[in-house]
Amino acid sequence: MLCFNHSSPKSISSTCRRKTPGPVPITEAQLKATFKSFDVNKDGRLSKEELRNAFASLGAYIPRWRASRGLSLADGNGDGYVSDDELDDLVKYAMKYGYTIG
Ligand SMILES: [Ca+2]
Ligand SMILES: [Ca+2]
Repeated sequence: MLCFNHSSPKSISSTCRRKTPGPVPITEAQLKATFKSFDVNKDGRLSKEELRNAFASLGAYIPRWRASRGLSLADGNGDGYVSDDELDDLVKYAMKYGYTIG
């Protein structure tokens, strides 16, 4: 299968994307679900500790630091927790670092 069109290199068909073994980039939805799964006390919001565990499971280099940054970025109302409606900002923050699963 010809997967690289030399006349217009940018139009690579999505059907040409092969399933590569190994880690795959995590999607926004998966990331959101992952964060939610770390709400261990099920109060509908993520504490710094829960965030730290989430980032640790995502393979963050310094989970504690990531959690602090993520929290201060996403915590719009400043209560020290990332609630459900603040989660989108956290996901956007985390997406920038290209976490993978697998
Ligand atoms: Ca919680
Ligand atoms: Ca908050």
